[in-house]
Amino acid sequence: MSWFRKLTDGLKKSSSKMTESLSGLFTSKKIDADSLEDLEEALIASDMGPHVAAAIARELAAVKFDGEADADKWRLALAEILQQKLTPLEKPLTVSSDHRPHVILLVGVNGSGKTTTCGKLARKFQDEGKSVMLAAGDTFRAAASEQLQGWGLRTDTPVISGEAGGDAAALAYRAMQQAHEAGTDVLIIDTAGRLQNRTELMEELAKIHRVIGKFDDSAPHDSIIVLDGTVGQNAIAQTKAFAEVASLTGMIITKLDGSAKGGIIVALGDDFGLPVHMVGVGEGVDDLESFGARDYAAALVGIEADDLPQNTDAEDKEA
Ligand SMILES: Nc1nc2c(ncn2[C@@H]2O[C@H](COP(=O)(O)OP(=O)(O)OP(=O)(O)O)[C@@H](O)[C@H]2O)c(=O)[nH]1
Ligand SMILES: [Mg+2]
Repeated sequence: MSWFRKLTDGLKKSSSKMTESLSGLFTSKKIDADSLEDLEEALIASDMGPHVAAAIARELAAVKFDGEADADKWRLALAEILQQKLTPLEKPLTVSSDHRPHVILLVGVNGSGKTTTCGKLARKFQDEGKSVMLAAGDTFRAAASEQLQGWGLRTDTPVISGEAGGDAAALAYRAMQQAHEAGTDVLIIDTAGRLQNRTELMEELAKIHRVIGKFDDSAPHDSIIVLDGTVGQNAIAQTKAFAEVASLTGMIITKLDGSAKGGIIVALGDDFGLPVHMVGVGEGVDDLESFGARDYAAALVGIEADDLPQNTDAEDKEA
């Protein structure tokens, strides 16, 4: 199954709710106030948050069509609005050869998909011809390092690990030394999951970040929060807390193949403006894709990506 199908299937819950509310919108010539309210609710139910949902519903209400409106036209109009909001968040994860290694730090709460994403990213960069090293910065859980080693074996990537219970910052530093000596292109550092309200763990993360910067003051070159796309609005609180200790530069949203209610990316974009580098659409090593606003907006509304324009700017919105 193509990743776009996985995404579309995963977001079906949101899209069918939106479709349902949209089908009421065109019952009368004028936009129907009740239907608009339904739509706003559907947008909120997709995890967009009340503020963003209201803004989008307002924008949609202002759309004028040539000739008769119908459900398909409304759907397309909504998808175009979403595409425009999401386009600024597109930013593929690229590594420059200015730094050896280019250091990517992955952070996030327990179970968000960090370790899995380390393995998927290793495969992605290798496919691009880059050499990769993984660092098992999760020294908290005994099995964590074995889990990353499993990904190392699967992707044929060296893994730097230490003792369970050891100092994660010291391990990150050692990994940077080794990657530097080996001339490795990309070093991906996994970290232990932590709840954003556990102050001492959040301080440990700040320390990891600091220590990496001691080896190379431009590092980490990417400090990425890995968010579970199914947790809803809590993703906002998580991002806020991790941004304070780990100077986030971007996000990766996982589990969008599951029961995700995809609107959360729209809300996150509105709140933080951080790029969404990649999206996870499964547990397999290849189930990671660059985030594309056009595909995502289409999947969220349940239409085909081909129905949307390649690129949107404010000017060609009329069409
Ligand atoms: N369906 C689906 N499952 C995913 C995806 N990404 C990760 N998972 C699953 O989510 C679970 C947790 O993934 P991990 O990579 O261990 O998460 P983690 O953030 O490293 O967890 P901790 O180290 O405990 O904080 C595993 O069962 C993964 O297979 C995804 O994109 N889709
Ligand atoms: Mg992990």
